[in-house]
Formats: sequence, structure tokens, C-alpha cells
Amino acid sequence: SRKSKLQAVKKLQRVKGKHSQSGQARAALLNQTEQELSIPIVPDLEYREVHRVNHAPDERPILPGYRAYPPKMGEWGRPVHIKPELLSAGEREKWDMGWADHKFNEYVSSQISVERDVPDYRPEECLNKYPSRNLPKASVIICFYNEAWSVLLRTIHSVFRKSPPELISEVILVDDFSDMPMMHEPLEDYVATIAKLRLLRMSKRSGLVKARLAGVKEAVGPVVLFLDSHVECEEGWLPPLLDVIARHPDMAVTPGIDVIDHKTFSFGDALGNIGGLDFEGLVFSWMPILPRMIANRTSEADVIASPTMAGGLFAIDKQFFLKIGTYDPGLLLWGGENIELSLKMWMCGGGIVIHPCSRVAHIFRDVSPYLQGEKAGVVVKNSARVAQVWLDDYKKFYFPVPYNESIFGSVEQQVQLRRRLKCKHFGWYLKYVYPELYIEGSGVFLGKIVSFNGLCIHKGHSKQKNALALIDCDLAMRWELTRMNEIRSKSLCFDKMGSTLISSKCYHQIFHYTQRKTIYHPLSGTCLDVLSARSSQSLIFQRCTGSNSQVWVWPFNPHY
Ligand code: UD2
Ligand code: MN
Repeated sequence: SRKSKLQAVKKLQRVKGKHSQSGQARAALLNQTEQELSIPIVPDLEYREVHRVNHAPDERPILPGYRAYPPKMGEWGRPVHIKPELLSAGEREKWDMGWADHKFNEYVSSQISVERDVPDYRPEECLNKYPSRNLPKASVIICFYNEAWSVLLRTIHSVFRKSPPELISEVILVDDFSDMPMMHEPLEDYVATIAKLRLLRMSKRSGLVKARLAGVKEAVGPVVLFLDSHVECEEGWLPPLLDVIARHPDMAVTPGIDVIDHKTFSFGDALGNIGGLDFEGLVFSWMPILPRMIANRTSEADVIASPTMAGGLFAIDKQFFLKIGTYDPGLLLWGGENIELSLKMWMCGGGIVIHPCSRVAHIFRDVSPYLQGEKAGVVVKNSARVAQVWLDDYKKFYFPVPYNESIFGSVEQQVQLRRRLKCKHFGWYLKYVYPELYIEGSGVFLGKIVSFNGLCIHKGHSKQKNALALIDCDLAMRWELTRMNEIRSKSLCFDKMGSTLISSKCYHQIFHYTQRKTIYHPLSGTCLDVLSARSSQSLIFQRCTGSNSQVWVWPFNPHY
């Protein structure tokens, strides 16, 4: 009958949601209900395979004979496309408000189930590798300020649905003094319905550092695990994180952070990036995984050391976090704390790893809703505090002009903490953790590179794209030899194409500036030379001869 069919559909949907069941048990349950519905059986394995891959929305393969349910919006991380111009005036208003309040598409989010299923991007090697036996429990701490209702609920539901219950001590929400009505009674009523969910309120707007620390103070679990308030935890995300902490309590471990598109709420794979640094602003940046970082790996399931972390999503042993003095409480509102903790972790006896078997997706947006207007300057001040405490001799490359400490307050407490913990020098961090970090102005040689005929190397305007050329030195650019032996000017690096000297994006192209003042390309064993034709000269690599045209004058950097 129609009624029993409906019940069966409901049952099937429930079953699909139960990811904690073993594959076999799930398959059995699926079989049963699929039979009741007289729909061809989808074996568990195939079912998983279909959804493992992130297909474009309309290319998603449909199993032969598989009758799909009317697709739910955004299910399996599919994009939701809504044309705002087709909405009624009332709906259109909601659409606009959502964007204004959150800088992501709240309207679309509210069309998507708070318990949607999402793709599984984990490498094959991760599956069934992390039983929850003997793992420490986590207190999950989620700070928020005026988070969108559907987004916050989806975050919380994903934590509970995708985690083995025995590994969650509690989930602590910390409200950083939100003023949107939904964050008050409705949220309290909701929190009251879930046993392990707690809600703390800051008594005034405190910023995410103080809010997180308020959560830590209340946490009962041996591991604290921070999440942003707009994430979706994926299948199996928790045990790998706790596994690292159980073995290495001095490590902070982050999941791979997949991407939730802020316009369509579609899912995207984290693409194998790790945490880097943009030294100019001392802010976090993503960087590709370099060969040296995975040289010792034996499996796709092995963790990858990361020089920094994005900051929002990580687990850490609570005792260790307290031991290293948590965060600098002088970091206000937003920003800086991720770099502070990254440097502190590495320099004070710990480290940071990314676990490819743990995936949490996060809504990345173009602008911050928290840093509008007069608040925009706060990140600069926070970063200056971090620079002042942690950069040692490299401070001079960060602060371009003489600066006044009063703009960011006293950092004396932090300096003392660093001394007490006997943390290593920033030079150590550069040498052993992050040799690739580009610090503009810190190169061994720095300035214009002058040829034997008195001209200097500069970006060419010749027909050959990217080729470097010789021009009048007054107009030429400055280059520096970095610690990595790149010849670099901001984001441009010397590179060799065929035998021609070109400039391109930096990816650790190695050159040596030799005792004999030649510019040597070790990979090809050739030297930079000037090839003179009738009216022009070009820069090419040739056999090293020591001839005049292979000699380059390049000043030593007095600040090195
Ligand atoms: C990244 C981090 C974020 C934080 C930030 C630097 C990830 C995915 N996100 O930027 O966690 O480390 O860099 O500070 O790694 N919030 C408050 N009070 C405030 C401002 C923000 O509670 O005054 C909350 C906010 O609701 C959110 C979290 O803090 O849950 C992080 O803010 P964000 O999402 O704007 O930061 P994000 O992801 O751009
Ligand atoms: Mn965020």
C-alpha cells in the first residue's frame, strides 16, 4: 500500500543516515528496504563508489536500473542553483538579507537538509583504518558570532552524525555576544534537546581567541577540538585526529579542509594544499605539498607536517595547549592567532600535522562579515604582536618603517612566556620547518644584477613572452638570492626555458651565484651568458667558460 511504501522510504532514508553501522550491516538493511520498495538492490560497495567521486552535477552516474528518489537539494554536495531574479519579492528579500548578514548564500543553505550526505574524498588507504578503541575523548568547541541558523545546525549535526559517540565528551558552543534573535531563545531551546550539547555566552563581544579560551576552560575532555561554526564534518573525520594526539600529545592536528562553495554550497576536494605563510602581512596562505614533505611517506594515509595551520579546525591535547600558554589574549576579534599558535607549536617543542584521512568542509567566503568598518585594522595590529614576539632578527623585514609599540600594546607577557618555555629561534623554524618561506629583502645578494657591458637584468618587453632582457640599470629591477637559492623579485623567479633565461612563478628553481661571479644553473650545468646580435642582446645559458660575458656584478645584502 501507499502508506507502507512511505514508511519504507522513511526507513531507507534513516538507514542511509546511519554511517556508524558496519558496511555489511548497512548493506543488509538496505537490501531489506530496497526489496520492500521493489527497487533494484544497490550493494554497499557500489553505493559508496558512486558517491566517492566528486562528479559535476549532471554527470553523476546513475546505476543501471537504480530509481533515484526525487533529488534533495544539495545532497551529496551537489551545487544548488537558484536564480534570484525568479524569486517572489518576499523571497528575494530573504536572499538579499542572507548575503548581507553572512557574506555567503544563506538562502541556498536554508534549502538544504541539515543532515545532508556529502562526498567522501578520503584516500582508499584511510578506510577502516581507525577503530575508535583506546582513543581519548574530545571536547568540541565551536565559537560563533551571529551564525546563520541552518549553517550552525548543519555544523552541529555533522559532528554528532559523523562521530563515534563514545569519542565525544561534549560539544560546547560559545556565543561571542550575538545579537540576532535566532541566537537567543530558539538556540537555547534547540540546545536543550541534545544531551551532549552545551551553550556558553560571552558577556560582551570578545573575539574568537577569548571565546575559544572560555570553551577550553569548561571542557572536560582530554582533547580540545576547535571548529568554525560553518563546517560539515565528513565520514570518519574524528578517529584519525585523536589517533595522532594519542601517539603524539605535542602535536596539533588538522583535518584536510574541503571547500563548501559560498554561493552554491557545493563540495570541493581540499586539493592537497598545506599551510604556508605570506610573510608580508604575516597571514596564513595555502601552499602546495612539495616533494620533500612527502618523501618519507609510505601510504596516502600518512600525516603531512605543515609549517602553519589555517587556524579554525584543529585538535590538540588540552594539557599541552595549556602548557604552551594557549593564545596571546591580546589578539583581538579575529586574525593572527593562527600564525601565533603555528609558530609557537613548532618553536616550543611541538608541531603541526595535517591528516589526509580526516576531512571537514568549511565555507570559504570572499569577505569577512566581522571586519567591516573600524574593525578592519585589527588584523594588522594582531599580526604586529605576533611579529614582535616571534620573529627575532627577521622582524626588520616585517616592519617596513620604524614602528611604535603602543599601537599594539605590550607583549611583555608573551616574551616572558617564550623565554620560560625555552622556545627555539625563528631562524631554526626557517631552517628546519619552513625553508621555502620567502622573506622579501632577506636574501644574501640583493639589488640590480649588472652585466659586463653595464646593463642590468629586467623583465623583457620582447616578442618572447617572459624572457628577461638587459636594459639601462636606472630602470631595472632588483633581484635577490633567497635562502632556497632562487633568484627572486616578489613573486617572480629566474627560470630557464630551453636555453633562454625567463622569469616565471616561483617553484624553487635553483641557481647559484658563484665565487667567480657567474650565475650557474646546476640542473643543466650551464652559465648565464649574454648573446650579442647586431642590434640586440639576449640572455641565454651556455657552457661555462669564464668569459667576461658570463660575469655578473650583484651587491651583497647588508641586512642579510
Ligand atoms: C580562518 C580560520 C578561523 C580563524 C581565522 C583567523 C579556518 C577554516 N578558519 O578564517 O578559524 O583562525 O582564520 O582568526 O581555518 N568569530 C567569533 N567572534 C568574532 C569573529 C569570529 O566568535 O569576533 C567566530 C566565527 O563565527 C567563526 C570563527 O570565529 O566561527 C572564525 O571566523 P571566520 O569564519 O570568519 O574565519 P575564517 O574561516 O575566515
Ligand atoms: Mn570560517
